[in-house]
Amino acid sequence: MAKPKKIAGGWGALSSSLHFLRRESFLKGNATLLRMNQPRGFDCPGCAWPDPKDASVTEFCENGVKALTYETTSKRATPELFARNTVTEMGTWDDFTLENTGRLTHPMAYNAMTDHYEPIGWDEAFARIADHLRSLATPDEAILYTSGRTSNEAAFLYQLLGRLYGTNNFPDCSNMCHESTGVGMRESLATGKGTVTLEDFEEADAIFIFGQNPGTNHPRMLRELEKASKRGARIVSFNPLREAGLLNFTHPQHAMDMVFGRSTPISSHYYQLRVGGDLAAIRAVAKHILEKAAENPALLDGDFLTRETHGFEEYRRLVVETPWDLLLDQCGLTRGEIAEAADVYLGAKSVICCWAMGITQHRHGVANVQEIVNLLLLRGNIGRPGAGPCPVRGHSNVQGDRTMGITEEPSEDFLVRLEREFGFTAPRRHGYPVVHAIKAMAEGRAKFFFGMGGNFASATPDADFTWEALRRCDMTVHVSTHLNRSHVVHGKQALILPCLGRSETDLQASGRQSVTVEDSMSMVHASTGTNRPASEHLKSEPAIAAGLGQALFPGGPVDWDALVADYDRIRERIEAVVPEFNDYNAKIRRPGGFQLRNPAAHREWKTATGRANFSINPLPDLTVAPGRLRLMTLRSHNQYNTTIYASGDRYRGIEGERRVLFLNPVDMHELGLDEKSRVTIRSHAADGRERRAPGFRPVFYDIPRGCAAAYYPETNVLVGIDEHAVKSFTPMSKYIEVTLEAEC
Ligand SMILES: Nc1nc2c(c(=O)[nH]1)N[C@H]1C(S)=C(S)[C@@H](COP(=O)(O)OP(=O)(O)OC[C@H]3O[C@@H](n4cnc5c(=O)[nH]c(N)nc54)[C@H](O)[C@@H]3O)O[C@H]1N2
Ligand SMILES: Nc1nc2c(c(=O)[nH]1)N[C@H]1C(S)=C(S)[C@@H](COP(=O)(O)OP(=O)(O)OC[C@H]3O[C@@H](n4cnc5c(=O)[nH]c(N)nc54)[C@H](O)[C@@H]3O)O[C@H]1N2
Ligand SMILES: [Mo]
Repeated sequence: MAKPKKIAGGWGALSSSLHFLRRESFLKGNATLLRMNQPRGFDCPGCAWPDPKDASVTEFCENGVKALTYETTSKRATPELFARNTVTEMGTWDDFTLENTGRLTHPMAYNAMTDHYEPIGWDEAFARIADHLRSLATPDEAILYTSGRTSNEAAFLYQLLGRLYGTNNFPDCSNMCHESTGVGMRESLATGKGTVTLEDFEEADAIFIFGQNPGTNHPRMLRELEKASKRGARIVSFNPLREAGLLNFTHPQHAMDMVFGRSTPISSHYYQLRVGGDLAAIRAVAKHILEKAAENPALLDGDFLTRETHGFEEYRRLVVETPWDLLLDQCGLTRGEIAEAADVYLGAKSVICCWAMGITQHRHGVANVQEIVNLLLLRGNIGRPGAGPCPVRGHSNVQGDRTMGITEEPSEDFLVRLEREFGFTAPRRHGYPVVHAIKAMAEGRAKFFFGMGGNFASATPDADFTWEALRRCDMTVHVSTHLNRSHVVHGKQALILPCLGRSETDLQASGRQSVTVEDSMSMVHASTGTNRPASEHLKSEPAIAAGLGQALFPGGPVDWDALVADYDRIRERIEAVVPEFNDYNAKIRRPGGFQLRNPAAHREWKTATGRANFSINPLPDLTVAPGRLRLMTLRSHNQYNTTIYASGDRYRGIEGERRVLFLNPVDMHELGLDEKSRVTIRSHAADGRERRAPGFRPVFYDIPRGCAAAYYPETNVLVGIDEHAVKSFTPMSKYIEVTLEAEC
């Protein structure tokens, strides 16, 4: 039986950090860590959690250390590596082995005659891509993907390039991540972004956390939770698993706590609901509140409801009419647990609700998000200190990329400003988000794929289907730091364009450049790399976008070389196109940068009703056929999305393996399985297609009955391409209907 940890951080985090620093030969007098998340340093490539204003010299976490050592490794994937191995051979390597070859050093082009990637000059690479783009029947045959590490400057040039070319096909990692948040919140509040800041965490009386594992994925958030817990705020977690980071925390940088083995309890209340049960659980909490308020109306914020919101009566009726039995059955919690959680909500003057992938990656992901907003609205918990919605983003600049126009559905306002600034006509047709992009490639409607970062082949759903789709492309191009699956699952022509990492010096004609990023709380700040680049042949992401722009539109309306010579000039153009970026260059030179204003945080509702909208969503159908389980796919403590740092998952008590399947002991017993069994997981998507993932070892785990968990990306073969959230198209990575077959 796995022995999960009950405390996050502590010596485990410190010794694991040291292990990775040593493994990547990082400890030779390297001061890089000291410059991470510092006013004049570079932004941590780990996650999008903001930096505290009082950042001590050593504001970093285990997650950040791993992300950084991965980037600053001394290993190199050189042309010799590619000469020694055919692409077919490399295709048999696992994700860890591929990325563990180290940093890419040269631009490489696939040679189909030899089945090898071979070095190519930058100019020739750009010319080949430009020629290919010119040969497409329509610009919409091109797919331009972005992963959320890309800086504002690179993202802005990249979307400009695509729109000049004539397409809005800008799928991004956000489509698989917080898209349900964006869609849901925009309908409710006319903003896709959270409204709280770190200061609000210092004032909240209660913090509700839905479907998030901060101990692994946002360790710096534990610092805020620790402070909140110490001053007596209530922390209420809804999660099918008892995650270490939500239980207790020892700050690895607090010497006395480390020496005396002291830890701070995090959650005061913990509800292990069923996978997919959040909408029902939140509605049940609302039902309890509304029942109490029927006797004591002062429990609701009547003034706020009347003046600032729309649709409250209809929502009240919906909640009152939904039977208790149905709600409790769907979430798997008791009436007593719901009453307890509701009383915490009622007892708090100000409440923050946080959430991540356990909320968004469901068929009803958008409805989940909107129900969280409904709950907050009941007592006016938005637009005042210590209260509000706090979607916790993943990639460190995923929010900024959207602000820069990386979206398949740009607003008319954005396009008009872009056209005015650059003097061209931008396309109006909406482009493909990730799921649609895959289908377009599979059906031959798209023939060219360009990945600005990320690992499309491994991160996307329905791996077999997606790989076939990528292989049908005439050309695939990837801007990358490390070798990954997307390079070995490639189109007829394929290119790898190696780029600088965030910690590295970016030298252009006018000198050293800084880029800018936007965190989960809308703070925009500069990031300046100082390390020597991993190879002299690397280009920055802005320079790659500009290089391609120059090759594709010589003599066109944009002087790409001038822009890239000095990123201040790119920021001047951003300032002209994106509202809120006035004085951009001056503001990012101030330590800490600046915050983008979110009207909803000031109770300015830019919705069609002019109010904050209650949303009316039906409960989902969560019935699964007898014998089937609801599988959620998670991150282990040793991975960053598709990048596997090592096997094992310290907080969940797993050592040296990844193909494990967490199951409830009673379910395991009924299925006739034990921890020595091996099973094939079979999924049952509505399209009836056969999907299997073999070789998993069942593990006894404290997880609700009927639920199961396993790691991503190994399980992406199981997610059907049409199994996605309503309205947001976010793949249902947290709700896969599966059965298990014992292997002999
Ligand atoms: N070290 C590290 N840091 C990362 C990443 C990484 O891979 N590694 N990835 C980054 C990215 S891009 C993102 S988006 C974030 C992801 O951050 P998280 O969303 O925390 O990541 P997941 O591992 O997907 O974990 C989801 C959590 O939701 C719970 N959960 C699953 N299904 C349900 C459900 O139906 N209801 C509820 N209430 N809970 C559920 C799971 O038990 C788990 O605790 O982290 C970012 N930071
Ligand atoms: N089943 C399942 N699938 C999921 C999820 C899940 O929970 N379950 N989560 C989804 C989520 S939330 C997300 S965000 C996506 C992630 O999808 P992606 O963002 O596409 O994937 P990553 O694994 O983050 O990308 C890793 C690659 O990025 C490249 N890279 C690293 N740093 C840089 C850099 O600075 N510049 C450039 N150009 N390249 C760099 C490296 O080559 C590395 O191989 O996956 C999604 N897929
Ligand atoms: Mo993400």
